[in-house]
Amino acid sequence: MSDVYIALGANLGEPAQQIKQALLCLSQSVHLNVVNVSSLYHSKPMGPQDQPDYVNAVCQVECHDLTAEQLLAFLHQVEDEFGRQRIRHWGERTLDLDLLLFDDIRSDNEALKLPHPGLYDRGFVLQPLAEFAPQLELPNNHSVSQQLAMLTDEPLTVLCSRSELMTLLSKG
Ligand code: PH2
Ligand code: MG
Ligand code: MG
Repeated sequence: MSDVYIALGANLGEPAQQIKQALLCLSQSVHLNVVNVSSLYHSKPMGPQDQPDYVNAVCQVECHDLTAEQLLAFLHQVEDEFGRQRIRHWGERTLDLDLLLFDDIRSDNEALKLPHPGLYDRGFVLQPLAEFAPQLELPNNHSVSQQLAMLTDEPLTVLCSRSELMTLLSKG
């Protein structure tokens, strides 16, 4: 069993709905068990500013019988099912699923980068993660809460609570 953290983001269509549906989709995979989920957060776009605001969240999953590469392929498949178009770098999307951490694996090839290169400096990743894993030690030896404290970003506002999402998943 592997301990995995995934970031979810969306800013086209109905972002909050897509993130909820994607969480359900992950929880329904025989290979995955969603053990923790953050609240849904509202965040200003990083990158091009002429795009809608994002909804972001992070979840922790237990992953069985999949390599990191296989899990990444599955995440891309789910993104495609949600009609994801890749229009421009850091641009708008219906669903983005980013593999943040997969056990202690480090990888730096084109197809798979672990830890995710944006893990350390994105408030919309660290704030949701800090909600349920503040003490988690990151590969740079800082805890999530220490890493979050280094950012100067404004705190994000919650759109949908963690408990509401956990209930949704338990019924899923
Ligand atoms: N994702 C991007 C580009 N910019 N901005 C926010 N706030 N949240 C995101 O998830 C995000 C972004 C491309 O993956
Ligand atoms: Mg992303
Ligand atoms: Mg991505």
